Amino acid sequence: NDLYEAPDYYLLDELLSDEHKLIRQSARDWVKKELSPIIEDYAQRAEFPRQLLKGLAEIGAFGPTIPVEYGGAGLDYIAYGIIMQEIERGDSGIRSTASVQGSLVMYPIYAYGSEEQRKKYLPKLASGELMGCFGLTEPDHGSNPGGLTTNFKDAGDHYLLNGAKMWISNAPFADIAVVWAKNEGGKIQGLIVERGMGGFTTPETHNKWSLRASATGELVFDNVKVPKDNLLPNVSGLKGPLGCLNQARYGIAWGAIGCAMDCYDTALRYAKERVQFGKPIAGFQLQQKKLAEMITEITKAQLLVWRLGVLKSENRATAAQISMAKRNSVETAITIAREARQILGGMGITGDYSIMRHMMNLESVITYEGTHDIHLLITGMDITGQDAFK
Ligand code: TGC
Ligand code: FAD
Repeated sequence: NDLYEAPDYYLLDELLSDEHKLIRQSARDWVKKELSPIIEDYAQRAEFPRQLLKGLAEIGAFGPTIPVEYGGAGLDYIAYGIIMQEIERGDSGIRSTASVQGSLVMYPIYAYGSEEQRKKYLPKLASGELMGCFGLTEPDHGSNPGGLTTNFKDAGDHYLLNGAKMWISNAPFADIAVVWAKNEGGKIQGLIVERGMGGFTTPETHNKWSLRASATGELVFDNVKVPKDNLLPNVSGLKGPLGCLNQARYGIAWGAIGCAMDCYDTALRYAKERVQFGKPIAGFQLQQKKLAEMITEITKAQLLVWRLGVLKSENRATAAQISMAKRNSVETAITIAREARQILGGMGITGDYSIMRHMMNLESVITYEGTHDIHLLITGMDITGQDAFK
């Protein structure tokens, strides 16, 4: 959508600093120039556009909040959110690549790694020279990662890692994987596994109707010898991986609104131009209802993530607040994508417009990083004190 105009019904731009606006402009320009012109083709062919990695690094998408001394952009959480929103306006699959690299690979190395690990990996991950993936989900443990069975044991000067991960974004091309596995005492810990280690393979997952421009795969560990230096020393237990998810879910809360904004903008433009029964369809009440509800929900979601960003920058955002925002933004986006597609009539199902691609992508976004149901239960537990998971 070359003509894209970001909806800002409540003048939220006034809440942003000049730096935020500059960051947004550079991300928006990059999406318009590099991402949007090619993405439909790559999605149709189910191929990841690797040539975008360099540009993603340049707009600060890899580790926006990681300090500059480690190669990150050293930005606040509003800036991080803005970058994710601009990228996801282009495509959720490309935002996924950025989320995984920044929040799920760089963040755990930064937050739980040794100084040597930070220096060794973070600058190269920030520049895109190294790409990473995050292995938590297993074939039998998705919503319930605490039950994971991938394990490692002490074998003298190294660990021996066994098990398998499934549904791993970036796995087919990642140079390193942050893998969550149980030690001999049954405690979850993180290991950095490098491509090329014997017994480590990353078969690609095919046949996806969603997130087609993102590469998804498995991680298979068959007696992989992992050097002891590759264990993340400063965390153990499920709170390790869940702490990373807080970072990524926050980015998705902003990102999904990017999809919603793009769908709304496309549908509004189309409705004003498309004439039926002698007038633009934007003049019919039923279409106005759809469009008016879209901009209302977008505005509410924008305000919610902005406030969350302020709290997060002040280190005051709770995990439950992040869950609420992730769930709300994705639901808003998926509903808007479905309605927007209808406004375009038959044209809505084609790749000439971005809406159907967003709609299909959002079916993954509503499931990964905690399903819609899981986030509702997190809110439920937070407000009642009762755990309804088990
Ligand atoms: P529970 O007993 O509640 O908690 C275990 C420990 O973890 C702590 N904790 C958290 N810490 C930090 N952040 C959070 N959000 C946390 N939530 C819980 C908790 O305090 C406790 O700590 P401690 O010290 O007492 O041990 O754990 P549970 O087993 O009952 O599970 C809770 C539940 C269901 C909410 C959790 O497991 C969950 O969130 N499940 C969803 C799994 C999920 O989101 N998977 C995502 C995989 S990664 C992915 O999808 C990437 S997609 C690619 C892309 O982003 O593009
Ligand atoms: P399940 O956990 O089997 O859930 C099935 C259904 O049961 C869902 O509707 C769920 O809400 C519901 N359910 C489960 N438990 C409960 C309960 N207690 N109460 C009520 N309902 C419940 N994972 C990674 O580790 N790294 C990645 O990079 C990654 N990338 C992904 C990319 C894609 C494209 C996809 C689709 C997934 C990715 N995932 C990744 C995995 C993702 O996080 C999981 O798919 C997700 O957590 C759900 O797990 P599941 O698919 O096993 O579903």
